Amino acid sequence: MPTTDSKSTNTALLVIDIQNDFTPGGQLAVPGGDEIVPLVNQLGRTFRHIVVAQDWHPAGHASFASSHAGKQPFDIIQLPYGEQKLWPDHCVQGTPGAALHPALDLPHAQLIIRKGCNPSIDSYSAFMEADRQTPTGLAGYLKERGIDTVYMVGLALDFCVMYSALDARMAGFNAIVLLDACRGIDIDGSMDTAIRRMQEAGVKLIQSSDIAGPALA
Ligand code: VGL
Ligand code: ZN
Repeated sequence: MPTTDSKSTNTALLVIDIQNDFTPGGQLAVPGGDEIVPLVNQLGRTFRHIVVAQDWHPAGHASFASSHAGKQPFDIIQLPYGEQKLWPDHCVQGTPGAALHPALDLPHAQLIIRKGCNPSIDSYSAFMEADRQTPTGLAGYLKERGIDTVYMVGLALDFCVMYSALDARMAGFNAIVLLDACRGIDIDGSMDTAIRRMQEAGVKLIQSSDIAGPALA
């Protein structure tokens, strides 16, 4: 694996959904979700460009089981844009559960992009809502900043990280997921599927030590 200059100006770190609701004690806790925070902080120091993504739903969001009579979390329903897995209420705008994890320390991150704000459309991806029509604007931001390579870390590997990585490829970016700086939910084989889909799409799956330069030593 060639070493990468993560300080270079054409490279960004996208930190995905490291929020209280996705870490132990939260409404949709990803096992070990808090364990990645020290590594993400350390990685952050080696990147010039950092974007933070935040799941940010209005109360009563279409992805919440509680919004659909008789439905339970993890059921699947049909919405106008296709299948939607239902979740416990999580990351409701302005609530403590939606806040970034308190130990996340990325002082030079320049952009926080909030997604899933449309009451009737989910958005796992930081680039494109689940209707596959509505961009968040992140691709345009990165391109205007001259970035062509996006490293991704965060939660959950098999949902928001995967969809962000697939969409990064679709938008023409080199996409690299740092696996040891991610954790997954892993329901119904979702982890294996995510790994396969990312590989098929040309997403590079590596460990953070593969990009370790002096700054990480
Ligand atoms: C996520 C389920 C629902 C994620 C967000 O961040 O992976 N998963 N909303
Ligand atoms: Zn969500």
